[in-house]
Amino acid sequence: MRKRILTIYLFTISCFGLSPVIGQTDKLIDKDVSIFYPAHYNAKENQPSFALLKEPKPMGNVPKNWKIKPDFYSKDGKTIVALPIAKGTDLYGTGENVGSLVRNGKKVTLWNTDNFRYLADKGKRLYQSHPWVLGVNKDGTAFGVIADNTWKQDIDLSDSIRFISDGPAFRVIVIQRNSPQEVIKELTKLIGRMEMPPLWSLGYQQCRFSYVPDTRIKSLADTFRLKKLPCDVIWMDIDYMERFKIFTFDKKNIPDPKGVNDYLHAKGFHSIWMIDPGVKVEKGYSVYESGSKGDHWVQTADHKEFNGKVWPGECAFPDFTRPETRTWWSGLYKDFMATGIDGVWNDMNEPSVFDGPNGSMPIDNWHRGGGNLPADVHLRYHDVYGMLMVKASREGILKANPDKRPFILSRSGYLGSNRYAATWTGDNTGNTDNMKLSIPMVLNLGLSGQAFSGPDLGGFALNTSADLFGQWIAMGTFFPFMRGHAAKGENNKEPWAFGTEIENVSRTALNRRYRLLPYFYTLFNEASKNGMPVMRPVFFADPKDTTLRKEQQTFLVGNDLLIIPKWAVNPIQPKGIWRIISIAGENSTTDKYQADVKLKGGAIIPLGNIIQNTTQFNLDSLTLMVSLDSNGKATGTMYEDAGDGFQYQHGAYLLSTFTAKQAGQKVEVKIAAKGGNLKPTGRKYKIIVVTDKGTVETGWTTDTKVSVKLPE
Ligand code: MIG
Repeated sequence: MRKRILTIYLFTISCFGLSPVIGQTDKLIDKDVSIFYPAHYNAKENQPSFALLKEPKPMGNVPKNWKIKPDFYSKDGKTIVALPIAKGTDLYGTGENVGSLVRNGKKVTLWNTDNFRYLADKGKRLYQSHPWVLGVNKDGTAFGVIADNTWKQDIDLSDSIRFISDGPAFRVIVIQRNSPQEVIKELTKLIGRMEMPPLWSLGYQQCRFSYVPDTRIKSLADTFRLKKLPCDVIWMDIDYMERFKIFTFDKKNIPDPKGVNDYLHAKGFHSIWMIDPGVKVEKGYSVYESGSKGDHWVQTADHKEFNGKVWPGECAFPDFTRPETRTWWSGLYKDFMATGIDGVWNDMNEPSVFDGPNGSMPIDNWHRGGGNLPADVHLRYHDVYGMLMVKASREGILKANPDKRPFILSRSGYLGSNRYAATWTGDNTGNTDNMKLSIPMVLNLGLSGQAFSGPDLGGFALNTSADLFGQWIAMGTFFPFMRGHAAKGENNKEPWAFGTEIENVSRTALNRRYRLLPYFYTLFNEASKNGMPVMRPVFFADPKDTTLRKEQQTFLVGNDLLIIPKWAVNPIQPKGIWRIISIAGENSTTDKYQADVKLKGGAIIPLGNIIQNTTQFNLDSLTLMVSLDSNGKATGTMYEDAGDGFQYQHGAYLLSTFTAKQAGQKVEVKIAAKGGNLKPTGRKYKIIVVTDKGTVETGWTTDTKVSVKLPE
């Protein structure tokens, strides 16, 4: 009888989405994935889910031997979910964090905060919220927990996993799998994956607060080309606007925005321009006027237009919970993008409000919602404000340029915002500590479903020394998102700003990235298909090897490359064969800056040519670097497509496989097409076999079966 009632509850939830459930229930919703409901769960207070792509459907009962079970209770006016953890369990995830890769013992607050230099609350609340914990058991099996609510909450990992929310009772989803990789695949199946980004967004990007006037932007671009420092994107920060009014251009600094974009395009650059959420309250300013006319602003508790100070002065803030407001916001991008803008940077979207409580809006501000989204207080919608903003931005950009892949960088985010935007780790500092910190930060974002991220390379705040910049770019060249940035008033941080030595260090580092683009692109394709991060923790090499669990000075790119920055002291290395390779003529073993890059035994990676930007990208001549395993075998894959547009969704791509097998002193390498309709014509290959005694290299050949003779 009881079971039957539960089934009815769940049926009701899944059909109508909004019925309260009395009494704790649980159901299986996918293979090894269960959902647990607390007593007094009121769907209206938490649904629709922002994290989940779709409302889960019950498909059976939770198996009797299910291990990770939540306890629901409330205390001191807070709603709490606790999950015990077994000894020897290592915890990860929780999104963007300051501190160690392993999260055991840590507490974070999920309350998106404009946290300059990570100083407020010792960095325990940052720009993003990921109510998600990944657990890796002692034996290498793993689990993950999603706290499916958007209310202000803490994650407390001091002795167990606890989500402590200021909101009403909420449900949790638990994934149990054989490996952390399998958990991440399931997580991203539930929350969604990023779409294929445009190839140009994988190149090096140069930013500063701010490059103005237009002549400075142009000479910046010229310098990259003159010095043969590969670069794909120039970024325009807020000073391009007229008195910080979004969707305007300052007449003095940028008299001809289209001219700037045309100039950049002619030199093989793409351009990204900033748009903040705050709209200046000003009579006659078209964005404020049309926003007011459409009644698009977030309201105060007594339902008046809320105003707060940001860069332009007094501002109103779009209420992105309203479908009409998102449509209006999307529409603003049409004329903006028509000036030839390629990508958009949505900043300050926590939202940051200079004169508001804790640097944001009052928690009792009012969001009106609409569609299936209930009206509710800011306390509920704060952490998804930025996510809703970039969702609307993405729709607008896609509408303006329907044949191009949108690129958006968002500072704030919530579990699942990887569906709409890439991210960076906000306003870090130009010191060694922050450089090192960026590794665990980006790794945990990847372990929380956000594969496309990186820090401000070189450090945003404070002056950066030549040596630090050299170390940072040598390491940062292997991060998924690679952008140099600098705050207003700090020293110049372009690759040439520190003298010839560091300029040369930068060139080599950039050449390494550009040669690796076919490999990176393949990894981004993987992330778009199964959610695996591009940059991976070293313990992914062997989740059963508990000695690797804390390693955070070094990292993996994909499964096959191990990156060891020069400053790493006694890093723990995965067992097995890992051979140092030279990618762009460097010898990292004697170099002061270039990170050691080790290729896994058993792997084959594709390398392109040194180019100055991705408009020159081609695979007419492809180098395959082979590192055999102890059985004399190796394999690899490569994904390619047009690099932009959506034809790849209709078969216009090519997936190639590479295999190598040693027989006596010979290594036979085969290249085969595995999927997709593209067919390369006359592609030339060069094989490099990396052995313990050095490398063996073939000449160029169009044969797809190549035999390489190893030295005696
Ligand atoms: O209040 O647009 O994190 O990257 O350069 C600062 C100026 C506003 C914060 C961003 C930073 C950007 C800066 N912005």
